[in-house]
Amino acid sequence: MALNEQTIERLAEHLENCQLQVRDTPKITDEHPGMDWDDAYAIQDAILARKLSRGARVVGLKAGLTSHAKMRQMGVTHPVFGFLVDGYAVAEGAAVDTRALIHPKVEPEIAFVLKHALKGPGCHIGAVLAATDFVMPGIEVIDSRYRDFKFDLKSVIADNTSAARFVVGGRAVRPEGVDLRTVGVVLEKNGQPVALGAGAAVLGHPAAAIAMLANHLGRRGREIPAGSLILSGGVTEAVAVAAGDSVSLRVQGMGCTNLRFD
Ligand code: OOG
Ligand code: MG
Repeated sequence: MALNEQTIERLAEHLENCQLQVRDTPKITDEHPGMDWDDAYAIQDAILARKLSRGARVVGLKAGLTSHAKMRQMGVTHPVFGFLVDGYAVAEGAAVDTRALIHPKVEPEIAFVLKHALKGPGCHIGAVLAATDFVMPGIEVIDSRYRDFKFDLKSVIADNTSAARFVVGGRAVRPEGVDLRTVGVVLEKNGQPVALGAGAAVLGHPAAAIAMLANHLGRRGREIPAGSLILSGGVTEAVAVAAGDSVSLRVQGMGCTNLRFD
């Protein structure tokens, strides 16, 4: 750790206030170029602690920057991990209030729900599939607290990987009932296809993102608990949205899920 406890708390408060007050900020590494990976996740943990102290509940986890399209779009080279709290969950077809968001974008994702806990190190795709109860389509709404979505990996980790809202829905499918590498993904905005892809865009197989998360947590003495919902990361580039837009995600063999913005 390069930052002291006080600085970590102050940066967590700053980033969370940006989220709560709907304003952006330059990336925090501008001011703290020496911060390390542990500092970045410690700031994220401190943001979670602030939310938990106000009664929030963790309802899921997420992997991000797991596809080349996303890494290229954001200019980074490695996946990142974050949390989802109850206030981020949107009901299928419901409207997201854009006044609570800075500059939202949507991403097509595959969501996993586990029946067994997963613990790294050494977690692999096979272990993930064996522990998966079902998979389903998920749309993530990201909303970086950084000006113009300009960040580096440590800054985006501290900002809980831009997490803001998500919806899951469509048809829940057992993992043996679908080839997650070849499954086709179509994201539509206002009825027009705006991003297309296949599951393999995510680290060759979306389950690899879940394995990476388990290994990441394992290094910190944690695990992915049984029953967890996990977003495995955007299959394509993220697409900007605004009030009035409706977005739907169709995943081959898994139906459709959607949300609106107003
Ligand atoms: C970081 C979050 C990326 C994904 O699925 O790749 C993410 C960002 O691009 O702002 O959630
Ligand atoms: Mg995402």
